[in-house]
Amino acid sequence: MNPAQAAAPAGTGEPPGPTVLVIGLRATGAAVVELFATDRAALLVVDDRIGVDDDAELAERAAAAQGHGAAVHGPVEDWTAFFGRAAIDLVVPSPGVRPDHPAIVEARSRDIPVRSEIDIAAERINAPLVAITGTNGKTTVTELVTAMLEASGLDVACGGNIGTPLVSLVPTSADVVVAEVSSFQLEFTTEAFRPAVAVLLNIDDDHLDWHGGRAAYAAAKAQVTAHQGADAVFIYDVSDPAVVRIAEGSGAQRIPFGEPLGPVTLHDGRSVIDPAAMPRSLPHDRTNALAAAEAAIAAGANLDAIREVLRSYRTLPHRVALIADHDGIVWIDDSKATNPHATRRAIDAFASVVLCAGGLNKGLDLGTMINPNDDRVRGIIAFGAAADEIVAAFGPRIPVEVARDMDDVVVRARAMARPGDTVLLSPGCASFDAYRNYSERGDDFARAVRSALATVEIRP
Ligand code: UMA
Repeated sequence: MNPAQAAAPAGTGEPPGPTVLVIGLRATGAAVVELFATDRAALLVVDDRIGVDDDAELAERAAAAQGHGAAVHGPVEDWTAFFGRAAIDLVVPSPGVRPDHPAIVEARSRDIPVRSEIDIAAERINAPLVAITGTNGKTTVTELVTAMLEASGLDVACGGNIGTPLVSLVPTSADVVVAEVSSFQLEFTTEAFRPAVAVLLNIDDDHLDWHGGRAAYAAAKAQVTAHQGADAVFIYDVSDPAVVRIAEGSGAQRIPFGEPLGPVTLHDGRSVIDPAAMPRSLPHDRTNALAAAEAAIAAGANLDAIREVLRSYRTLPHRVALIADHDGIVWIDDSKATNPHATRRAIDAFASVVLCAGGLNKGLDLGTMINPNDDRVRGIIAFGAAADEIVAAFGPRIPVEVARDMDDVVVRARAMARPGDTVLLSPGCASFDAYRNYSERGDDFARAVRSALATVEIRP
């Protein structure tokens, strides 16, 4: 039997829905299967890890997809034959699936539409959509915008890269949908993706291995505004040249934010933030706050609610989060910094830093973690798969030691740090060489710090 017919309705007399190939079966793939199952689509699902790993979660998701009538496959050897057997109408790749995946290449050679989950969701979301992207800060801004709109009395649904796949919000009764969108998700969007409000925070090198280069990464980010019309709003950082270039091509009403306009004022001159009133106001906190305020206003929030949210703003776990302040040395967990740009921004916030960096390099230039003329980094503790690259990038200009694990990172950082220093875990790399995700890495750092400091304190 043609597997594409697996979900065709039996005996309904109605024509079958489209045949949809879903690639990847984690959060995104499972949500896409659920959505299309209600459309009576014939569903094919491929996950390249099925049958390769002994993965209970994947097995569970495969069983659930089969319960929705999907034909579920492990790795496919011959994609030409696979497409030849099934008359596939649409391919929906999960964000982890790269544009050079053979299924994508095959679909494109056959002119079969390849659309990301957010593109499918945008078409069906029956409420104004606020889409937020950028190399860094997008999760924070998404959370802030959501809080500002809620504080203004609106019913808000929030999803996307932040966690809940956007298609899971379809249909929604919310007044407004706020979505964090990643470059992976934007890569495969079409004219269906036309957010009422789009925000582009910044562009710096990240995920270049996935996209195949800097230009392709920027082009993916540009998709956030590419199909917006004059009735939509595009909010962008006027101090970032790569962002400004994209703004110049936007058909939406453009609203700039950023330092040249003043660190605490909206584009129309109104002030939203009293910097002193923000509990811990780092330069990028202010930029994120301004971007969020502009987006929230464009989506219907009121200024009092926005100010209230900013007053009670707290840094989130693993984002320049304070772990300990001991003997004049401050320990900070910024495990969320998985690219060099994020690390550079974190360093900017401190006067004298012992940097703990490393992990799995995503094909980026780790030398950009520290500005060439920045003498605030007194030393580096390098760890993980990228340790040697970090040594090569900074030694001997900056003293670099290589640690074998997180406890060793902390022991070495402690020996290197002097009163007045900040020990900053801001890895500039992904965590997957040693952890499941950046949260686990940050938690491990906090554990190691607490255990090292406790050991010292109990000594007579
Ligand atoms: N897979 C294949 N073939 C491939 C690649 C992946 O079969 O070539 C399969 C894997 O075997 C795996 C599945 O696809 O089983 C994984 O899919 P996925 O990595 O897209 O993961 P999801 O669970 O669907 O999560 C995705 C986002 N993941 C990524 O972008 C890597 C989540 O963002 C997001 O929260 C979720 O969709 C809902 O929208 C995470 C992330 O790391 C937090 N995002 C990046 C970031 O923030 O830097 C962009």
